[in-house]
Amino acid sequence: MESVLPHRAARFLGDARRVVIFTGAGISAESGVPTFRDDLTGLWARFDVQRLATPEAFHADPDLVWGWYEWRRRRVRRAEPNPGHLAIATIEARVPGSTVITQNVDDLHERAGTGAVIHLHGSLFAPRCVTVAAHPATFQDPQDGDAVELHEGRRIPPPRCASCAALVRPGVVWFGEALPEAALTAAVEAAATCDVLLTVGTSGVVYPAAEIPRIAARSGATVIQVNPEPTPLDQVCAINLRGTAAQVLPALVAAAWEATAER
Ligand code: BJW
Repeated sequence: MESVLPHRAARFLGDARRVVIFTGAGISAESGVPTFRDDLTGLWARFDVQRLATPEAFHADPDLVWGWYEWRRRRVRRAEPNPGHLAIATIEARVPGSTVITQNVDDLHERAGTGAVIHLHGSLFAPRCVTVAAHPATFQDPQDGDAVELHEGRRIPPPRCASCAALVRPGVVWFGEALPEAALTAAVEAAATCDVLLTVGTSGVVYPAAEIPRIAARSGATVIQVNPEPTPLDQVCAINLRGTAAQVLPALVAAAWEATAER
């Protein structure tokens, strides 16, 4: 197993024609966006998932749930992409056959310059009608200058759908809900046909998303993981780079194209 120096990983990356980059909350941690399952800082260490991030929670207390997601939207709006996001945008630009797949509901890949991002778990910025998903949702993105300071427990009534007056809900995928079909199909296809899959900052425990690196490994791709901690994906990865995304990815990208230029 490789721990710090990414030379072998760099050679695989530099030689690859089709690269998939699969990300989780850890890629945004160094931008100040909390992960879910990290012991002290993760969202689930501080908040009750059952009260905030399930369809039942929204049904029981829509103002609490909407207020929590407004708070999270505001935090993401204030965050900036970190060197890890920028390195991924560089890979996307250098390898025409690359695909970025994220479980994240933030927009930091897009703001780092990645063109097309497959969002498996939806987006904080695409709320929708709770009754008819196709109804256009009226939604005001919270801006930094808003007079009212949001805090994590603030109740805010969700807006109403302009077409049918039902509540508007966060456009994210909660436990027990199906992932967006087109996104999942595109992600599976990309994983099954890539040469290299880079899995970054995910605990690899939430399905079906956690199948993506496993599909790539079964299909013969070299799977490389970037994570400071061990995960259940260690066993499917040919190379485990123990470090943070913002430390490891820029070094990996620099080494990948140095390595190919030398040959
Ligand atoms: C760093 C770092 C740094 C830190 N640099 N790294 C098969 C088996 C068992 C269960 C299931 C199964 N199939 C389905 C299920 C049920 C369930 C599930 O998976 N449960 C398991 C948890 C037990 N799955 C579902 O319910 C899914 N739906 C479904 O299956 O539907 C079926 C269906 C079909 C047809 C009709 C109807 C239904 C839906 C899953 C939705 C997940 N939603 C969430 C919330 C999104 C909204 C929101 O943000 O509020 O998605 S949960 C949360 O987990 C979020 C994430 O995208 C997801 C994954 O988390 P992630 O990204 O891996 O974060 P962490 O915190 O877990 O890990 C962070 C990692 O980063 C750590 O490893 C750190 O070490 C690392 N790190 N700093 C690099 N600087």
